[in-house]
Amino acid sequence: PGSPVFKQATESAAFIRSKLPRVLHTPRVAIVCGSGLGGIASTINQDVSVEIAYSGIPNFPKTTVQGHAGKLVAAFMGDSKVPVLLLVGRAHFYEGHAMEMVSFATRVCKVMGVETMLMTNAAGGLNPDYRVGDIVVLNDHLNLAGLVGFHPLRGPNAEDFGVRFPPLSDAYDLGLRQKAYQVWQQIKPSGSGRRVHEGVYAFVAGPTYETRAECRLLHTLGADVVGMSTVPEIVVARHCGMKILAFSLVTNQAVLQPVPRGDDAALSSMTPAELEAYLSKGKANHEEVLEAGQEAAVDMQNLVKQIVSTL
Ligand code: 6GU
Repeated sequence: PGSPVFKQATESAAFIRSKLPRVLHTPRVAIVCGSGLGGIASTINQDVSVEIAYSGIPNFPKTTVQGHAGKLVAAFMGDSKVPVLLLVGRAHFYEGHAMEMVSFATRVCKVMGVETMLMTNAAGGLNPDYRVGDIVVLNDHLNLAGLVGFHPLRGPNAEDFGVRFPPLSDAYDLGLRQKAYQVWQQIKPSGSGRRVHEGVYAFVAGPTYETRAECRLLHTLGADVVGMSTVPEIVVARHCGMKILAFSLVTNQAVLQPVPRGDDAALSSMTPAELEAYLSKGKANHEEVLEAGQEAAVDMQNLVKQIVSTL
């Protein structure tokens, strides 16, 4: 018995378990490492750890983007006795995967016994208060792709995972968010300008970064950050009853100012080089996103490590 996706997830989980020592068979927490945030893998206890490439796991989607190595690491977190699964790299919708495949690894985690998912991602800041390098604890989302029909739970309901019409009004666990703040107060490096906010994540399909008009649209709709991941996994994790804590690292500021106008006299007197420099301000690019990830990675790593150690 069981839905097709339950059978597939069970097969993947059995393969993963076959590579792990008994003590790591039932991870309590799964941590999804976003773009440039794979350094979280260095916070695990290296004594007992096993790495498995996604490419070798049956039914796993093939991931392609730079900065996403695509491996699973099973270990104990830091010095704690908490067995964890790290998912370093994830499948994105913009790569061409079906929504159900984007969130497949989440279901494998559920089958293995994971109770709490800790998600990280790189995101663009829409809230004008946010600066590059700030950390945002997500407390809600706009599933824009889902609202128009690209939804990971579309199709026959996998009853073995959850109900047909799951609620999402409390998707982001309050207790875990409170814990995130408490831990940050304890570990935040003195003199660092890094701030921790709480905000709403807008999920867009990508792969283009947003136009200025789209940034204003999303901000008007109530979003604080925007990105191309995480929400499908969160929806599927809530469907099957796992707890969620999700962090965005602000890697660039979305541009809310309107595009320069063709009839602006001040611009018409600029040289082509001056114009190019003027227009490149605030233009999002993948390199910038990965760089900001590296600088803030250490704080984020410590935050994740300390939170997980107390679970
Ligand atoms: Cl500005 N937009 C989107 N959609 N994803 C991002 C981003 C922006 N910055 C990092 N990831």
